[in-house]
Amino acid sequence: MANERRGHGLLLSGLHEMLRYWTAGESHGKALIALVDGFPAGVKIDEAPINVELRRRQGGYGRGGRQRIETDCVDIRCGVWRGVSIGSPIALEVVNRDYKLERLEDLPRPRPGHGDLTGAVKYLGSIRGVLERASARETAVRVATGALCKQLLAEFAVTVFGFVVEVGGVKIEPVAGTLAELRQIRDASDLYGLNLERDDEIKQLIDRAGKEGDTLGGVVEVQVHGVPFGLGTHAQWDRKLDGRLAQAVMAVQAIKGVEIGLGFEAARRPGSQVHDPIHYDAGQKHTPSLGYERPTNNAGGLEAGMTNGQPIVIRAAKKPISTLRKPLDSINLDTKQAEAASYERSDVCAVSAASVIVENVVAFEIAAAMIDKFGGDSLAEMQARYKLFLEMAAER
Ligand code: EPS
Repeated sequence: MANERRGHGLLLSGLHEMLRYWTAGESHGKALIALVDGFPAGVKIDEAPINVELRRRQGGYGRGGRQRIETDCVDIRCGVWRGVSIGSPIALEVVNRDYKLERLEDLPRPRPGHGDLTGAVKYLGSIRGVLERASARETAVRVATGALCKQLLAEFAVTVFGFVVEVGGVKIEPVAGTLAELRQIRDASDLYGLNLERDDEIKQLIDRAGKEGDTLGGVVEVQVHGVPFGLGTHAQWDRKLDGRLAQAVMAVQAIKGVEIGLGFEAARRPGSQVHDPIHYDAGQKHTPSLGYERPTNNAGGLEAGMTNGQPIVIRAAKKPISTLRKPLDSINLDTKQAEAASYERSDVCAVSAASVIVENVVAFEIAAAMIDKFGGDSLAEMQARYKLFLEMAAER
């Protein structure tokens, strides 16, 4: 009986959680590490595009002094042989140039909004011990993991594209264009937005906040193009892809809201102005959408927890950074006396970085969903099953 139960548990995790990852590392420790388990064999792996993503994460207008110290660069420590994945766990390492953890003092006065108070109380320990791990520095290896997964997604022509849509309450309305054109605009923007004419105003806003000792948040959007029909499932709550995406995105530091497609706006409209009509174009029968065309995409590519062949659209709200040069009220944790919160060097705005982070955590979830649907031992088997599924589903 005990064995049967164990077997059942193994089967469940084996079937539904083939691709997994964990991270380790402190902000000012020696290194950050990600362990990616269940990555299929046979995928060509290149460090260069991972480093491009790491460099993008470090940029964006409003970053602080730390990014002038770091030059994030991934070291693939295992799981790859002669540039190709072998089905073994893959360990990714990003070294911290600003390694100084052993020399750092504790912080006496918790910063409202950071993990300082909650973590120190929960773990009956120091604020330093919590802030080092709660820091968004950890997202470097989440980005490296997502960028690794993009190399699998590229084999299926799936692309993940993130950009900034709002900073400090000011919207950056995207201009129209093809994905390639929009990517060029985003990469030319200091804010990673899709409207270069808006950059100057927002940069001034960030400068003003910085001068006042304040910080700014914003909203980012991530789109996934080329996603095949039928990833995720309606059948069980914890396997619904919209739920998995929301969890992954909400678990990025400083994210306080996630919406898919119309999101909260859907609650304000009648059904006739929310749901996407279904049309059919036999000429598109053999594409990932199977020919089911939708004149609108208010669902953001997900219905009943499954992909519907339209692009996935997900947005995340990032709160302003909690380390303020003009600090808020706090208390001294040792004396319980009222004092201003501690201040350490920080960024004024990291919304651009958040667009890169959210893009890459989404890439991981899509890769995991692809492996759940099409198998995860090898790329060749996945590709054969992907092709077979599209053929069978086109005849449904
Ligand atoms: C962070 C504090 C700052 C940020 C950091 C997140 O680090 P430091 O204390 O070294 O100046 O720069 O983000 C990064 C280091 C990064 O690479 O994104 C925090 O406390 O959350």
